[in-house]
Amino acid sequence: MWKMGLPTFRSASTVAVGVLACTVAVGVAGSAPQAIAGPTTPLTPEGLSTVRDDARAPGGGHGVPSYRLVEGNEARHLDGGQNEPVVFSTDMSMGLTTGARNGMSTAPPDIDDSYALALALAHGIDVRGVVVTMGNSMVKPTVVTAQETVAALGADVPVVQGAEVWLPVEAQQTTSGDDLTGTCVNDGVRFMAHELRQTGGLTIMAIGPLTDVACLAMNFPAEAALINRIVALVGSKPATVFEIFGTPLVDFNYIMDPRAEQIILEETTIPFTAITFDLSSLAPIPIPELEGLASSADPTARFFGQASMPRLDYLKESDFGPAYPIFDAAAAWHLIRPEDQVCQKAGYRLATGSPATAQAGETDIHDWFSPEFTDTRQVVSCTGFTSPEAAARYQQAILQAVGGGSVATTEPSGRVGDSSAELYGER
Ligand SMILES: [Ca+2]
Repeated sequence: MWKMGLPTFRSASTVAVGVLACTVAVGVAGSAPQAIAGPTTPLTPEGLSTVRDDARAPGGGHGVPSYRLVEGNEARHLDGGQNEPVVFSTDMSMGLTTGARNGMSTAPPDIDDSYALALALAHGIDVRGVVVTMGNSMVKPTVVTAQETVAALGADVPVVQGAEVWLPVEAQQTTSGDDLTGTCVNDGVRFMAHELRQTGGLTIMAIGPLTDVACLAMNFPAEAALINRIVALVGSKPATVFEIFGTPLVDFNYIMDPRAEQIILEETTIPFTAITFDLSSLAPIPIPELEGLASSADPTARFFGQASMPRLDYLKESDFGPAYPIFDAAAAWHLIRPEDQVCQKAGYRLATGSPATAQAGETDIHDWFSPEFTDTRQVVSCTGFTSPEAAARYQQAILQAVGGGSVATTEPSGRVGDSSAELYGER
């Protein structure tokens, strides 16, 4: 997900001004979402076939992909996705009352990973495991909250602990020449390797820092060659401003381990789909809708509402705005209704740096994806919804996945306002 920079570097008054201005434009009454595709090319069947052909660089030694896109078959992703085994790599911290940013912040961590898992399970995605990484909070508390989410969803899905810390900024060795690449290996990485051997191919749903996935690629290359694709919540179009309702955010999954993403993009040919901020910041759920879950008669909804409350209270205290995007859910939705998302072939630009030190407005660390970047290997970048109806369908699905009702407004035109073109559309 994308992390609010508010508490660490901007005065509340500065943000409040932005929020106020935005709120005026928004007309909170309508609540709800919208989200429209930017000036991008829809992922047509033709586009997909191109992606397929280009997904692996020549000579990449990545093995034979089991992820095949069949030209002209609109349902290929839907069917393939729902039958395709998936392992979540996630910092699933919903329910913690404090300790965001891997324990460095007093803020409650974000809640979106749990909704993403709920969405996937509700739509029959074959989730083989939840590998927990540091990120939203420290890994061990996050294992607890991930277990609670899995239990609340009644899912028979193993939860395995992964990375406690990011990868070193450079590969390390000892003075005696020992290569320490293997020191990142943990139970979660071994679990992913095991599942890859068992299934012969699966999708990694990477909605936390990419540490464990990169560690897998470096230390289990034969197994990593079986990864059908990585669908990751990272990146943006070039120069996208990470800001919602005037609140600055950062590309959290990237800045918590920039080298991990660099390894995956530059040292592997694993097919990679970036669910960018340009997409995941769309279609926010009205905060009252999320709060309302807590008083639901449905036990799952009640769990999600109550476990979300620390974060929702924090958003309100921060004058965040009337609605909140469930960022990570956009990655899960890519497995369910990719035809609702605007995706295209893209290259990338990475500006790396030290992990966890970057704050919004204080760094030029970024990972940009654009069709204009033709000098790197080509991946897939998703940047918007295909229509207001597609965005509304996504919102409804999130709430329904956790046992909630429909979004109060049936108008898919619920706007994030006249500012939507500026915030969402035209970058
Ligand atoms: Ca996450």
